[in-house]
Amino acid sequence: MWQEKLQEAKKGDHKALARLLSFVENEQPGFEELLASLPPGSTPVIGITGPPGAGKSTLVDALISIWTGQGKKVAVLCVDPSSPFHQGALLGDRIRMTSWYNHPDVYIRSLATRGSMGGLHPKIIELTDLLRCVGFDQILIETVGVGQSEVEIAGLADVTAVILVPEAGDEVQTMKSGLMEVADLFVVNKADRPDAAAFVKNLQAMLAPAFSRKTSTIPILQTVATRAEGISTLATTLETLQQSPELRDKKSWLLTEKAYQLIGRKRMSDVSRTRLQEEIKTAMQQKDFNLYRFVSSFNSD
Ligand SMILES: Nc1nc2c(ncn2[C@@H]2O[C@H](COP(=O)(O)OP(=O)(O)O)[C@@H](O)[C@H]2O)c(=O)[nH]1
Ligand SMILES: [Mg+2]
Repeated sequence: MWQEKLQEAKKGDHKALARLLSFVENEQPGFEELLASLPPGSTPVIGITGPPGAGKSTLVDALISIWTGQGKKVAVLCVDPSSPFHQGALLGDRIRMTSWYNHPDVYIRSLATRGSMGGLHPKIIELTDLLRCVGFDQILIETVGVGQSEVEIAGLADVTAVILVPEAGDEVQTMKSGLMEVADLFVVNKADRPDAAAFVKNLQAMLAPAFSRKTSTIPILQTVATRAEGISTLATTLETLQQSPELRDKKSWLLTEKAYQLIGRKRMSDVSRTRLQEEIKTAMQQKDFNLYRFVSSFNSD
């Protein structure tokens, strides 16, 4: 029964957690009941997105090191088919990453398939919400930022870090508007490259007239993930962003995005995001707010 597995997962049993995630992923009988029973999850979610090869997995690896070193429990969802978390990656990378697989405070789940619509994994919202409720201190989601998925990840994560590398000049230009919308933080990784300083300057100039929903400036950090340089600053910056008042404002927007996607899957008719957000703002005042119950009652309107 999922009830028992949930209790075991909350006690840190990773096998039970894996079974539960598969239970939801495969839509086994009772999965909707499980989702509707979840309390408002307390663990914040960090989205790590950016082009392939930018160093996302290496950064995730370094962040796991920092947080487990502080005695924290960390979960990672990886939706990057090219990632070292997956088969087919360079052997060295794979060995480095898999060293976490047996760590009692680290849970890593790779989601191999992408959504049929070209977006993220079809059950990513549900899997993330489940992870939020089983006692982790941090949840990281690694995705390849290509078009649509950045926007999706922004709707999923409380804080989104966009990872760039100095040579990404043209990529930044084309991804510009989407990136500015979703990024709470930019990380220029591979700062050991000689053109890093110039790249950061360009990025700063580009972000200066930011027409985003954010009022404060978006931090830009530099890291050398392979040497773990800049990682403690990255970790503390992420923690600071998790505490920021802007995040609280973002919460109803975030829930609206998630509800919109969940509702969209169930029926094809147009739903007004504005009306949805108004209703969510009211509903989320309730202490036992649950997105899945909200969505099913919204459907029956
Ligand atoms: N020079 C340099 N190489 C890096 C750095 N970070 C990652 N790499 C390398 O870049 C490659 C891609 O890294 P990976 O973490 O797999 O990127 P992902 O595709 O974004 O997850 C690997 O060979 C890493 O060793 C860095 O800061 N400097
Ligand atoms: Mg990767």
